[in-house]
Amino acid sequence: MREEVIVYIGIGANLQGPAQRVAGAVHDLDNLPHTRLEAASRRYIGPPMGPPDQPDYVNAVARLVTGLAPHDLLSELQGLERASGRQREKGERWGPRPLDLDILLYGDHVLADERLTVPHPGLHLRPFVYVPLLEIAPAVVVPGRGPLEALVGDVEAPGLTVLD
Ligand code: A4P
Ligand code: MG
Repeated sequence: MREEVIVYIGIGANLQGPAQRVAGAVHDLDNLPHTRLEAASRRYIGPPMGPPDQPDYVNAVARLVTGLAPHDLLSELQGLERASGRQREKGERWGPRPLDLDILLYGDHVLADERLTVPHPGLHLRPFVYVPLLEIAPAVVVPGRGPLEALVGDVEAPGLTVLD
């Protein structure tokens, strides 16, 4: 088997019982092949980034240890998104979804191809990503960029509220 790597997954949902869906996704991530859950943040609720005419989002971040290669992990995440009933609207960006799973960090790997960009480019710009990530990994380093805490400065999270 491959070497095991620590990965961070961003979880988001804003349709069809999003708080329960995020909790369910954490459970499903623990059950992926060659993968185990190490930690999960609390769930946060906040206004949508992007088109405002959609419900608030529930977000969380999970830390996993996995033996899956990056693209195999992405395929597994997309399988979970499909199982949640997510329909991708052609041409729509940042639209509503019952479940969105992003690979934020894959060990200290840096990769960019047509399917996968790691570290996730929006990582340090989106409070709904970096607040839950810093909660479970306060000293995490973004490869090529440095400590996340320094990248985001004083963490102010307008509109983000802890759910549980
Ligand atoms: N892809 C490339 N890199 C990655 C990666 N590191 N992890 C590719 C996951 N996928 C990656 O994804 C489009 C493609 O990105 C995938 O096919 C994969 O090969 P998508 O999930 O369909 O995303 P999208 O909606 O088309 O656009 P985008 O910019 O990826 O949307 P996001 O970033 O997923 O944002 N507001 C709040 N408060 N909370 C949210 O969670 N989320 C979104 C969606 C908008 N507003 C939000 C939130
Ligand atoms: Mg996504």
